[in-house]
Amino acid sequence: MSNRLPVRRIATEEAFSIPEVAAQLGVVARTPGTSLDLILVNNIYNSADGMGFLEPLLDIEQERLRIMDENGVAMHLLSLTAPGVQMFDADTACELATLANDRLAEVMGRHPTRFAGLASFAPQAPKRAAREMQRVVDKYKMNGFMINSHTNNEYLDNPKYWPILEAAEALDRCIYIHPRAPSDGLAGPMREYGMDSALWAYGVEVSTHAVRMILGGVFDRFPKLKICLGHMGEAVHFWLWRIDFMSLRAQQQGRAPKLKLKPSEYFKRNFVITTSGQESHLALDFSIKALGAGNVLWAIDYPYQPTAPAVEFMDSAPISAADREKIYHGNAERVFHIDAT
Ligand code: 1WB
Ligand code: MN
Repeated sequence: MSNRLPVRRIATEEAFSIPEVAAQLGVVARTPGTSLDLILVNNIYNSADGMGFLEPLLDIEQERLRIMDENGVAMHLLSLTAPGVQMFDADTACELATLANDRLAEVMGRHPTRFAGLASFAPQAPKRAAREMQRVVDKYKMNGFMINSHTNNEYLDNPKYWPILEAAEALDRCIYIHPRAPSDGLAGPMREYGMDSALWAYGVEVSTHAVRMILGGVFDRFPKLKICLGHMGEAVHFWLWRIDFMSLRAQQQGRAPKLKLKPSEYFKRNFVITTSGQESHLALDFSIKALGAGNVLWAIDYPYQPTAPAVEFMDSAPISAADREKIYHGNAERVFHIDAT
């Protein structure tokens, strides 16, 4: 342990919950519905042991801090765990997002060097969401925002969500798009073989979301908007050559709006990615080459992934010392407005 690299480790996709949100998710999961999220949400919030996740989600200042200390992790950038408030009715969602943000701010206030925060909002009510976004940056200096992909099967390219994108751009705060189970239209073939969540479906859901935003022209309208994708960019950058080629064809055929830039140029300008739950040196190497070390951030995905292997993965990555510093903390400090120490 003493021979660990002396580096500031900021983990950027670290989940928490509060009892009120956990209880409401339990209620939602008992209500009939079509969402593929109901399987996992039911397993976590309506089971005796919460799949082993519920306790560490609710515990922010005890065992979590001990695990951070034991592994040399300086800071968690906390976010309300998936699916956030996005399965609730609009009023409940607004109320619980505000409550979760207030609780998060209290924890950040008690441990300013250990916890930063991505605030929640209710996309079900875009104008109220924008007001909450303004409030938490003004009042709490929140470091950015978290959205758990689709809301009622709709994505952020839909103009109804523009107040949210406008607020994020004006506040200079990045929106992290975290997975939830796929929208109804994507969910069909994901129901067997354990594909419904992190194994496969989460990545398909979020990569689809990101590509919709790019091809829909979101970044021509909001050129300074920053989006963060976890799980090694949900593999979007692997596809960029083909997306560039085919999107020209789609634009020429009048099937997509004309874009000012190539899709790959938006991805490099408007997106950053994190390493959450994707501890492959090969994928890391590709990501640095494709996007630059300035666009890759380290994350653990606590408590869904164990901390020690995530640290070992990054400590032992065959990259330069300068790149390791960027990925462990420099990029997080820049993108999420975290004080450099
Ligand atoms: C899992 C991962 C489940 C995440 C989650 O439930 C979330 C999982 C909300 O590995 O089963 C996550 O945040 O990556
Ligand atoms: Mn996660």
